[in-house]
Amino acid sequence: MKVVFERPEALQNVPFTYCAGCTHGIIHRMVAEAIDSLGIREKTIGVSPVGCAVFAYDFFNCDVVAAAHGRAPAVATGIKRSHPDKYLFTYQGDGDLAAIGTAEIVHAAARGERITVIFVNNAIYGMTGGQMAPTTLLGQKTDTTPYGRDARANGLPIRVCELLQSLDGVAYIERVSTHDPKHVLQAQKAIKKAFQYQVEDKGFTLIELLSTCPSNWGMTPVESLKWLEENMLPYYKLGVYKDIG
Ligand SMILES: Cc1ncc(C[n+]2csc(CCOP(=O)(O)OP(=O)(O)O)c2C)c(N)n1
Ligand code: SF4
Repeated sequence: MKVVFERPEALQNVPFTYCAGCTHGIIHRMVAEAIDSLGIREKTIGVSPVGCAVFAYDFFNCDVVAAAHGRAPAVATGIKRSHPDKYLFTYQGDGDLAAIGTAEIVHAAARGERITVIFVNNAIYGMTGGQMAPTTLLGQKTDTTPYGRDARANGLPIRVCELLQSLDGVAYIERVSTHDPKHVLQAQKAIKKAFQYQVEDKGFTLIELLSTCPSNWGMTPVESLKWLEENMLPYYKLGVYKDIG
């Protein structure tokens, strides 16, 4: 029988521990497929965050190092510089990357570190129970903004791709989404391209993936996909923010 769908070699044969309908699982699969398709699994090292993806080392079938909250780009920098023949990726949520880790990501990008950042933006702190993140939308209700995020009281959401695109060390930045199969296919291509640029030693690469958190958004998985499409896409415009080609 012809096999049309199977587990990527770069994923362990274990069930994910993510909530039902959470798109972290889809993103793991896309990263693993990119690694497999480039044949770099034996030379790839991941850096896991603090957040729901903290157990990424249980899911990826490659070496994975755990970093303190927000510090994945610094850890990846150290490993890449001491092992320049390896391919480094960080896997970070929006709390990890855009709150406590803001300085880390800005300076890693400015230095043009040869790493690939997988940035999962679900507009909330997932693991800790649904507090406001820097990416939480105006009006969005969270545990710490029960009446909706207010610009005056809580500030405005940060657009990470737009923030980093001006830095000269950046080779490639794209924002993609996970809310339907068409966008998942586009996301898959972007992730592969980011790793490809690292193989070609072009510079810093980052893919932002708009993602869901049904548990903390208080929605079903299907409602979450729709909410992402209707509320996140207008503010977080998809597209390539920088590509040195
Ligand atoms: C230094 C430090 N500060 C705070 C925390 C608590 N903490 C754990 S995960 C997290 C936020 C997770 O949100 P995000 O990065 O968006 O990832 P998600 O869980 O949504 O995937 C926070 C604040 C911590 N573990 N370490
Ligand atoms: S809390 Fe949210 S981000 Fe975390 S696994 Fe559950 S749905 Fe996913």
